[in-house]
Amino acid sequence: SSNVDVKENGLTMNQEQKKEMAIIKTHLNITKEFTKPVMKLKVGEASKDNSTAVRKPAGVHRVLSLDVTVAPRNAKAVGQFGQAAFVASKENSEVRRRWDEGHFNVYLSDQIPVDRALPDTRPEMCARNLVHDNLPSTSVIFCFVDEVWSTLLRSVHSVLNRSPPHLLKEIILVDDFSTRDYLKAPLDAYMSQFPKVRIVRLKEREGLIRARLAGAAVAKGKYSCEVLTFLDSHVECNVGWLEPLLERVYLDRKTVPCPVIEVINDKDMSYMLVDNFQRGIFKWPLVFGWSTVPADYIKKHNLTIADPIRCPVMAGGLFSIDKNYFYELGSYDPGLDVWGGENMEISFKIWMCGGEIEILPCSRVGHIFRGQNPYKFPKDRQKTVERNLARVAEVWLDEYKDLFYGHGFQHLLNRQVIDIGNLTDQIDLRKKLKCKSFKWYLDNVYPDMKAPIVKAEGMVFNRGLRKCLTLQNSSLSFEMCDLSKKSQHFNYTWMKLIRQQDVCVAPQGKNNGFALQPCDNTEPAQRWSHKSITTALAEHIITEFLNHLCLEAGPKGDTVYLNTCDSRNSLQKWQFTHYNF
Ligand code: LR7
Ligand code: MN
Repeated sequence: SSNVDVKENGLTMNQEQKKEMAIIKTHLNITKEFTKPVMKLKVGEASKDNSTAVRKPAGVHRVLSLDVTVAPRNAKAVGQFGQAAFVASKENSEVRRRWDEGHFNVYLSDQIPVDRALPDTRPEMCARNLVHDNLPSTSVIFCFVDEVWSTLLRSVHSVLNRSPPHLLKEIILVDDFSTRDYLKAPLDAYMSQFPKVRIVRLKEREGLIRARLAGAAVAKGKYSCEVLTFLDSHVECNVGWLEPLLERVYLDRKTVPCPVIEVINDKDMSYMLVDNFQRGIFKWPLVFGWSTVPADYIKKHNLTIADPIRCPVMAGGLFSIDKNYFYELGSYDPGLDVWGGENMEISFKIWMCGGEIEILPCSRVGHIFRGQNPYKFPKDRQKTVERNLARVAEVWLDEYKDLFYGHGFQHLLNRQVIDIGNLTDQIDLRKKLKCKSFKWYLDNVYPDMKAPIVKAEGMVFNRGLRKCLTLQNSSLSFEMCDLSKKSQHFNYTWMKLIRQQDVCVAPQGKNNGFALQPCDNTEPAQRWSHKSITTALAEHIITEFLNHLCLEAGPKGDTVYLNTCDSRNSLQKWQFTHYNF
C-alpha cells in the first residue's frame, strides 16, 4: 500500500511524505529560478550571530506544505479533518466526569486520532510564499504539568508531522513536576519511538516560566539549535506552520514571530477559524486581549491578510525566538511564578530593547482555550498572578505603573503585606540593554492605547463657591478660577491622590481639617474617591480614610475641611477641568 512506513531523520514517513521530501530536495537545488520572493527578503542579511556556521548564499524555495495528514490513516475517525465531534447523550456523564482532568472535553479528545488531519486554514497566497533554503533549525519546547495524554501526544505529533525534518532539531518536553502516573514511564516509553523527542523532568514544581527556562537551557546543550520555539502542550500545529516563523527570525534575529492562534473548541474539539487581522494587545491592569487592526492602518500600509501583523504584546505561549537573542534579552525574569505576566514581560522587553513582535497569518496553530487552569497553583492563583504583574510593572512601566496599580491593584503597594521579591537584576538588565522608556513604547508601538498619566487634571472648581482651589504658602484657599495660575493646577492621580507637584492633600487626624503632605503612593490616607464621568457634573471628594468624610469648602472660601457627606451641600461638590476616564 502507499502507507509503507519509511524512517528518515527520525520521522516515520509514508510514500506521500517521501514524495514530499523528494520535492523538498529538488526545491533546494533549483532555487535560482525564484528571483522575486513574495516576502520582502533581504538576501544575505542573515543573523549576525557569529556562533553559527557561515551561511551559504541564500536560495529560496516555496513553503513546503508537508501535509502528511491530507490522507489520514483513518478518514472516518472521530474529529478527523478538525471536524466537530459529538458524543451520544448517554455518554454525557462520562464527558462530565472527565472534564476536570483538563477543563475541556477529555473524553472526546481521547477518541480523536493523535495525528488527525486539519483543514489548511492559511490564506491562499501562503502556499506560494518563498522562504530561504538555509533557514535556522529550531528546538520546540513544550512545558506541561498534568497535561491530558491525548492532547500532549497530538501536540507532539503535529510538530513531528508538519515540520520539515531538517528544520526540526528536537522536541523538548519539560515535565513541570506532574503528579499523574501516565506522564512518567508510559510517556518515556511512548516518546522513545521518536529520536528527536527528549523529556526533561523538573524535581520541583517551577511554573511555566522557569520550566521554559529549563527547556531552553537544555536546547543550548549538545544538540544546539539556533532558534527556540515555545508551544503550549495542548496545540495542533497546522500545515506549513514552521517555515514562516523561522524565515522571519532568519531575516531579522530581533523579530519574534508568533503563529495565528486558532481555536480548538473545548466542547466538540473542532478546529475553528479566527478572524483576520487580529493583534495582541493589553488593557489596564495588564490584561491580555485581541483587537482588530484598525481599517485605516490596513489601508495605509496596504496590508494583505497574509502579511505579518505587528503586535504590542504576544499571547505568551506560542512563539519562535533566536536563541542567542533570547539570552541577550535576559530570557524571562526567573522570579515570575507558575503562570501569568511573563507574556507582558517579554513583550515590553522585546519592543523597548530593540526587537519586534509579530503574528504571521501564514503560520497557524490551534490551541485549546480552557475556562480554568486544570492544575493546582502552589499558592493562591490570584495572588501569584498579581505578584508577577507587579514585578513587570515595577521594572518596565516607569511612571505608567500608576495606571496598573490604579486599576484595582492599590493593595499591592502595601509591601509589608505583599512581597514582590528582589528586582535589582531586572532593573540592572534594563539599564545594561539601554532599553527605551515605556512612554516611547506607548507612542511608537501602541499609540491607540489610552494611557493618560493621571485620572483628572486642571483646576478644581467648587460649585458652592464658584471658585477654584488654590495652593499657596502651604495652605489651601479659593480664588477666582484662572487657568494661567500654577497654584490652581492639581492632578487627580491613578492612586487617587490630589496632587500639586510633590504636595498632596490629606485629611488631618481628629479635628477634620486637612494636611499637606509629601505625596506617597503607599499612603492610604492620601487617597480620595471622586467619581465624575462628565465635566458637567460636580461630585464629592471623599476620603477613603477617616470614615468616608467629604471635602468641603469653608463658606468664606479661606479654607477646606472635612465634613459628613451631604449630597445637597454644593460646598462639597467639585469638578476638575479635564477628566481622562
Ligand atoms: O505551573 C505550570 N507549569 C506548566 O508547565 C503551569 C502551566 N504549565 C504549562 C501548561 O501545561 C501549558 O502547556 O504551561 C503551558 C501554558 O499554560 P496554560 O495552557 O494553562 O496557559 P493559558 O493557555 O491559559 O495561558 C496563556 O498565558 C499564559 C500566561 O502565563 C502563558 O503565556 C500561556 O503560554 C498562554 N497561552 C497562549 O498563549 C495560548 C493562547 C492563549 C491566549 C490568548
Ligand atoms: Mn494553553
